[in-house]
Amino acid sequence: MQPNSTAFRLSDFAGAPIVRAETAEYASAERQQSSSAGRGLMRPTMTAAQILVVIPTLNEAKSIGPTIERLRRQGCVDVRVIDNGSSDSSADAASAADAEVIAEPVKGYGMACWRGLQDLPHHSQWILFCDADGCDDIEALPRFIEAANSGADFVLANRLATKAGRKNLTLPQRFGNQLATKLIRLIWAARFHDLGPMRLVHRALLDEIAMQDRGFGWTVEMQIRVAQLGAPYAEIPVAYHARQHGKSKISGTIRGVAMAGSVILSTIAYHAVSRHQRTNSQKSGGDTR
Ligand SMILES: Nc1nc2c(ncn2[C@@H]2O[C@H](COP(=O)(O)OP(=O)(O)O)[C@@H](O)[C@H]2O)c(=O)[nH]1
Ligand SMILES: [Mg+2]
Repeated sequence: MQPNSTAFRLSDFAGAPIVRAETAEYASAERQQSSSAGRGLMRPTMTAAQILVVIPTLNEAKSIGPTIERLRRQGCVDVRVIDNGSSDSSADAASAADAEVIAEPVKGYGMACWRGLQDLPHHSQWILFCDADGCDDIEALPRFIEAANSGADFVLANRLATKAGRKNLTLPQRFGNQLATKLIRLIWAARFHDLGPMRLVHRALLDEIAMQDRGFGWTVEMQIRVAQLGAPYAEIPVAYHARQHGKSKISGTIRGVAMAGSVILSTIAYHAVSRHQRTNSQKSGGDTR
């Protein structure tokens, strides 16, 4: 399948270039809000204090507290922990760290993330997703914010861009992420390099993305939708830490890898087929909605 769009550089900032696909179905957050046209609109400067952090959590009693403390040190105020039916004291540990704790009994990584997006406070215009296991490079947050303030509505961690990141990814994670991102590049012409959990997204973009996945397809679906919409995005080279406590439920187990791998590939296939059908329908003059 040939891409009908090519990613192009929107602007540079001190970190990585901000790019978007030429399809540009998506008007940037300011353009949506102000309904004025054109690039270069003034974007209000955002700080960590304005971000709502969403942390899907399953049995991370020892890691969740330190993760929240690290977020606080970066200036994050609103932290939402979605306790996905933990059998340990994750919820208590998160409460003790002064986070908002929401219980989501239905299991699933995407289910927990989706629950975290319900009933958003009016003032939360930016959402940061990160894991509860302490592996994400929370200290890279200022660079995410810089990219967002420079025009990116989607800022993604790229663990494959640093030695410290690659070192702690398992072989299936490295292989799977490279395969998935190559497929996204081939089909939607967007150059992502990782499917990592740490990502900063504008609320207006999340509304347009309209996430459907409730499981392991959550991260890849979000990136496919960003590519389809032509939303401005940036990738930030980050480290990735080794898990210090608790057990990996996905990349560290054969079952988790097999399930995540098949869900990621089927999510790509589903969106690619839908796109193909839409293109055919447009060619034959049908209803494309
Ligand atoms: N696998 C899994 N992880 C969940 C779920 N709900 C929340 N999580 C959290 O999702 C994050 C990623 O899981 P993790 O075991 O670290 O996967 P890994 O990074 O591939 O080893 C962690 O913060 C988990 O606590 C769920 O239903 N399944
Ligand atoms: Mg993990």
